[in-house]
Amino acid sequence: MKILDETSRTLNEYLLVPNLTTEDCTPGNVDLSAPLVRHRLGEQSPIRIAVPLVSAIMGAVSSPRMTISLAQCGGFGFIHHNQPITAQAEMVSNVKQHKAGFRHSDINIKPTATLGEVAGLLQAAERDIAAVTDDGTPHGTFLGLISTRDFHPKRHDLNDSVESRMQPAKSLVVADPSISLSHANAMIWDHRLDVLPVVADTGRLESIVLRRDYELHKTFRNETIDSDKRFRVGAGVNTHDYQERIPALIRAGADVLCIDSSDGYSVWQRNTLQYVKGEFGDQTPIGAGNVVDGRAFRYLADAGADFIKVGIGGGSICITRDQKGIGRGQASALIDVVAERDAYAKETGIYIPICCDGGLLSDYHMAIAFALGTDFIMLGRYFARFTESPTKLVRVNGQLFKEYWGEGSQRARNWSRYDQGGEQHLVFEEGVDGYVPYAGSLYDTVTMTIAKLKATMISCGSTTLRAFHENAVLVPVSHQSYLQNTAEIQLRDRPSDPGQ
Ligand code: RVP
Repeated sequence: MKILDETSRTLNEYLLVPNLTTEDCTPGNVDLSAPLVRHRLGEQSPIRIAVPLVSAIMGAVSSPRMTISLAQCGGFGFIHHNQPITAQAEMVSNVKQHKAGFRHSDINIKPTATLGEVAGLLQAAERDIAAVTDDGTPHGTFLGLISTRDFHPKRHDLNDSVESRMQPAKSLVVADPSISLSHANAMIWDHRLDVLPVVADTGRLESIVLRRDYELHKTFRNETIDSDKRFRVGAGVNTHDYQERIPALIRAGADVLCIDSSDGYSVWQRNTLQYVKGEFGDQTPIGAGNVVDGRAFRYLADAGADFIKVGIGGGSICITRDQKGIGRGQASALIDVVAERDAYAKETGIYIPICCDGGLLSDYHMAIAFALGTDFIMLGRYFARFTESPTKLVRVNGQLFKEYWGEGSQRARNWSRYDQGGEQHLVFEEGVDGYVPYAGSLYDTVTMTIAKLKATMISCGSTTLRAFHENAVLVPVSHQSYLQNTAEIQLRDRPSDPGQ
């Protein structure tokens, strides 16, 4: 038995002491970009992200829509693996069919469908326009568009056909597939369009260009895209069916894989990493985890992990500590793993990025995690609250909530994440099933989070995440000062604050 000579500390237990702010510390100069995968010291990581936020590998969080929206903002998403291989590969390939600016049309309907059916489709997807194609598929013959402005349930018979109210193709401005993005955007503005369908000579719908995407590009600028301008996408994998799942995900176009487990310090993760390195070399990077100490970091680093996730038991829906008594405060875990990452880089010349995963309940927790040295951050609850997450929006006592559940809950029953060997089912729950307050569109809140992170870094006199980590001065907070913070938050009485 060994007892560590420290107290397990959470991110809540630290505050940053400001450093000198100099003239160059302005929001425009702050660079939040981060390496996603391993690289040689002094070289660039082959994949960097402009916004160091990634979505959790969870059914309640990472849908294709979430992943695309996040890539548009400069972040990154991982499609979850708690589903059949073909379904996960299809989601990955759905994301890869979207080029920045040119979207694969994902809300489509046949002309013979009823207005009631299209209304249901649009409502479920929280969208306001659908493409009409002969067979209702994304690349069928383009017949028109139908939007929520084209009919009203009180005015039109919902049994009427889509054809009766759609805007027919011949009345619409459409573009040829050879069009450049800048030309397509010019057409959108010249003709005051919300949507520009891109249609081949054969009449088949190729893609659509949205005015909203143009506006987002102007706001975020650095989308996470590959060399063909397709959005990048990650995929979670497990240590069971990896020999079938991984090749299928790579064929579907996954850019990065990540072994998803609540406790990653295992020989099963090493075997999976070695399989990927043996079969695919460095072609498809793969992350591993989760870990909470330097020993586990080094084990997975030596086995070939391209990034390593940190965090056990801190997730907002997680009861692993309660059930199994394993875990570590997220701040303590980060401090230990960051020290090992830096020692490993010094010894080997290889830098392996760290991802801080779980339990980041407010924007300032993110700032503390970056100050402690994480390279990027994985979030579940944060993203689950947005329109773009795949779960239901529900109204309870007049307030809107989104459903959010853990992968170890009865609802998800993701046994492969919590496997202990033996039978393939969840023996006991490690997660809960609940609701999070609805927070509107991802774009607005991510913009606010970025602004807050930049403001913190400016107060701490840093314009890059590396400098922020190197220069940060942190102080542990006493229980009394923590209570003072929370009392002030309560006084502000803003239950809809996205950070609450
Ligand atoms: P949070 O952002 O605090 O909601 O935490 C999300 C993280 O919690 C995930 O990335 C994962 O590591 C962990 N998780 C997911 N499901 C469960 C569970 O059921 N215990 N935990």
